[in-house]
Amino acid sequence: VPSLDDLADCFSGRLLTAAEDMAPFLTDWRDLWRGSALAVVQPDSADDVASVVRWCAARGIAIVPQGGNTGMSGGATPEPGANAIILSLARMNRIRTIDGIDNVIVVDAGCILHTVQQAAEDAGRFFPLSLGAEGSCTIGGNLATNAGGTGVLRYGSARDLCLGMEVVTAQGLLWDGLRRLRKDSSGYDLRDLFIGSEGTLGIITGAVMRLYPSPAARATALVAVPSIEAALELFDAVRNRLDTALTAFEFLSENCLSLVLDHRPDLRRPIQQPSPWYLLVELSDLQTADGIRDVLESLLATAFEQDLIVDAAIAETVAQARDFWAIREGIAEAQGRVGKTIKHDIAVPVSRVPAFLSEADAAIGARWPDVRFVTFGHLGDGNIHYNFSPPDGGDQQAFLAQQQPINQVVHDIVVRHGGTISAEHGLGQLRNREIARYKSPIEIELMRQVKQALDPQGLMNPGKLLP
Ligand code: FAD
Ligand code: 2HG
Ligand code: ZN
Repeated sequence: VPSLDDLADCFSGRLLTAAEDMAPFLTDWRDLWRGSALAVVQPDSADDVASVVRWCAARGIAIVPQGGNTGMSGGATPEPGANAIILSLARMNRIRTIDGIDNVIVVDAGCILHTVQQAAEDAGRFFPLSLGAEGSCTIGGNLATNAGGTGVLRYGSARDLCLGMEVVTAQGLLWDGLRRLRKDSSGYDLRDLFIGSEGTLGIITGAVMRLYPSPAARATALVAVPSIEAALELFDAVRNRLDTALTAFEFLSENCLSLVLDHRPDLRRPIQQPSPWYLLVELSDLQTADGIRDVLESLLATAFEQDLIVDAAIAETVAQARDFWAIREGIAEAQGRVGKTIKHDIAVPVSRVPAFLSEADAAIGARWPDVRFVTFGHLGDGNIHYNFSPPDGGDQQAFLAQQQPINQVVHDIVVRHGGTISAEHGLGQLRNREIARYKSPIEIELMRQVKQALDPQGLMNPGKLLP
């Protein structure tokens, strides 16, 4: 075991080694993985990160970067028995600059997403990345997983929002790639390589993120639809008419709605008559505070006449819109409360969503008639969280033992429809082995060569992402 003394001298008060101090860093939000580490180091600056990485590289110690530890795929949890340290970015939480003309915000990687949204708002701008974990997840984690969330339809994922990046390489060198350019054809895009790399290529220490104008008004509705086919017909009509004014098109099943309401007595059922599916539709207007609600109302009236929807509740107040969003964003937590979960974070082309759902529902229902379907997601992006919970009172371990065969049945269908087995959560240690089944040997080999080139010692977050 290497001596941590010289590291402890440099990081006095910022190096945790006691079991009780390290415990929260050694497991994950889903409570699915447990790992071990020699220490947790909490640097304050990119230079600090570089010295930790050099210290580890010289001793052959692996590094597991961690932001808010809200990831869904176990990427931030070290492997059991690992000869590794956890490098927590949490103290690196400065907003560095905001520039109106360049329309960017430059931040430390450990900045909490909500802090970045707030800083943009204080400057009269809008930072559109938005997800349920925004109160704890960090920009570094968002970029490392190429996070999506509920604004992707209009504004794109973390990758689309990032213009530049600062990275500490696996050799402990600081690369300043904090460019603010909209255009750059000067060679391989290293920034793009680090986005979605889940800590396996280097440590993201800072980023330049795009800003947008703040919408003057939003109109939000919870809509009951008879079928997914009808939902997609509505999606096509609304997007074709309103284009970028359509800022969210989320969906959830009746199972999801009742699950959330069971756990959130503060929330009310917005539509009394139960329906198989609900949509959360949001329109935004940049110009005026008036009008957008009328547009939504007339669109929904037409959809009702065409039998595309059966009922709708349009939010009358900002508080009511917030409650609709709380239902949608509350599913992950509510599902966690009823036991272990088997999750999928799949995406298929939007047009294939109905076919995927009917094939997968039939295949799972036939083999596992007792599992509870918890299906929801970012319908406008074709990204479905095709999740399962154990039957009421069912054995948790027996349920979890079915994870691998269930994943395979679902993912085989996904890939047959031209989809991906991870749209926004990353592979981590949950899907890194499985990916070998779905990517071609050439793609896996190219990924391995990238890893070998950037991290020849294999010390950056080992056991994650690659098979
Ligand atoms: P962590 O969990 O700490 O780390 C995630 C991965 O990134 C790990 O592999 C880690 O090693 C790596 N990493 C972290 N920081 C760095 C860094 N600075 N440099 C290099 N690598 C790093 N995701 C979505 O995309 N859309 C959603 O709608 C969404 N909703 C969620 C809702 C809830 C309630 C929860 C708990 C999670 C949700 N997520 C969602 C999962 C999502 O991946 C994370 O919330 C977020 O993007 C991860 O950020 P983090 O700082 O917590 O990263
Ligand atoms: C969401 O969209 C998150 O709410 C979490 O990505 C998904 O719990 C999940 O599987
Ligand atoms: Zn999601």
